[in-house]
Amino acid sequence: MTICKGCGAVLQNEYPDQAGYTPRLDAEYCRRCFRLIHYDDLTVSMRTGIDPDMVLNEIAARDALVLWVVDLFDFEAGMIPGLTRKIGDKDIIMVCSKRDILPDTLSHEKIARFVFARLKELGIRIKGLIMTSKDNDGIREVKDAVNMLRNGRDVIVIGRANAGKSTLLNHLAGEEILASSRYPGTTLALNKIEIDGVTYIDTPGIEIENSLLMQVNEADLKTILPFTTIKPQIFQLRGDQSFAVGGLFRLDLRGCDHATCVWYIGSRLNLHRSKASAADDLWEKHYGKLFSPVPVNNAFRTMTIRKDLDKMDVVVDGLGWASISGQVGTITTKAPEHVNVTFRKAML
Ligand SMILES: Nc1nc2c(ncn2[C@@H]2O[C@H](COP(=O)(O)OP(=O)(O)OP(=O)(O)O)[C@@H](O)[C@H]2O)c(=O)[nH]1
Ligand SMILES: [Mg+2]
Repeated sequence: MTICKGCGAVLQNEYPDQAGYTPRLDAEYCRRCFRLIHYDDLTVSMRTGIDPDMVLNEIAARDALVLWVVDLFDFEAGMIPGLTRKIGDKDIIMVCSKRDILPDTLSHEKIARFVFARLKELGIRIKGLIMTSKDNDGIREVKDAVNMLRNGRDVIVIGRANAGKSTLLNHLAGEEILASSRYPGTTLALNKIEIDGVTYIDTPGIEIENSLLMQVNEADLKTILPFTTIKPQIFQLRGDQSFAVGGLFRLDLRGCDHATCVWYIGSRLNLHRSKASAADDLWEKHYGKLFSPVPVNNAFRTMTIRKDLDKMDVVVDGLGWASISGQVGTITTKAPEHVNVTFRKAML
């Protein structure tokens, strides 16, 4: 039995549309990983990560140091339900990836304060926090922390699909060995890799079924995911206003006075502002045309809350967030069905 070096799937030469397919069984990579690595081309869609309970049980059964990778841009989606109950007694180092996506005007200290406050609220204890970015920042610190806390154990890398686990391991290895891609569900099985004499275990991402990333066509991920530092888009609100992010999300703000709304979303997305009173008609008229991309099943859910914090974020898993300050009466969201929308004290 040979394993694909990129995703951990068992290599097979019988079923081209299934995991691990390669025409030649003596290959190092399955065809999907080979094409992802060399051509950024997805031949087989593997959208669903594995079931959280299964991964967490697998981790709970091993005596390993845990590196928990959380995408800083998609922080709320990175919080794994049941983590404390299942593996709360493990030594966990949290690696906050994609630091480069957040503006650099934002200090490390401020981000760390936000992360520790959220972890306290969620009752999660960690041994250390390290921020990494696509330019290898933080990699030395991860190695040092692993050496300090490992005590001879293996190191298991966990996190939500698309968090950046395989990318982190490639950075630690200093070469592109594992397959990484913007498509959630790249790694398909536990996959061991030796780096500096330490055994690391890459894992498939824990599923993100309530993320927008799972509710759109794979071709639209290019538009939705930010690849470089996000530029906050700032709006002063004069009267009641509505925002449409393509045909993916709508935010209506009513009872506004001296209020500000700042968007933190990928720069390829179209953000349209209008008067709240005109928003329904505009949505009807432009949905799927000017207002695109749209979710695959075209089903939405709306929610209205009163703004009760001084400065609050409306977070949409997989999309980004809007930060609202000043006087606003009510906030109405319209998001694809099953996509998590959360309200939190402002991150920045
Ligand atoms: N800008 C930026 N992009 C990153 C960083 N880390 C990972 N990415 C990108 O995030 C996407 C997902 O990375 P992967 O390493 O495949 O994520 P994963 O956690 O292994 O995903 P699964 O195997 O699907 O669970 C890829 O497009 C990476 O290039 C980072 O620090 N900065
Ligand atoms: Mg992976």
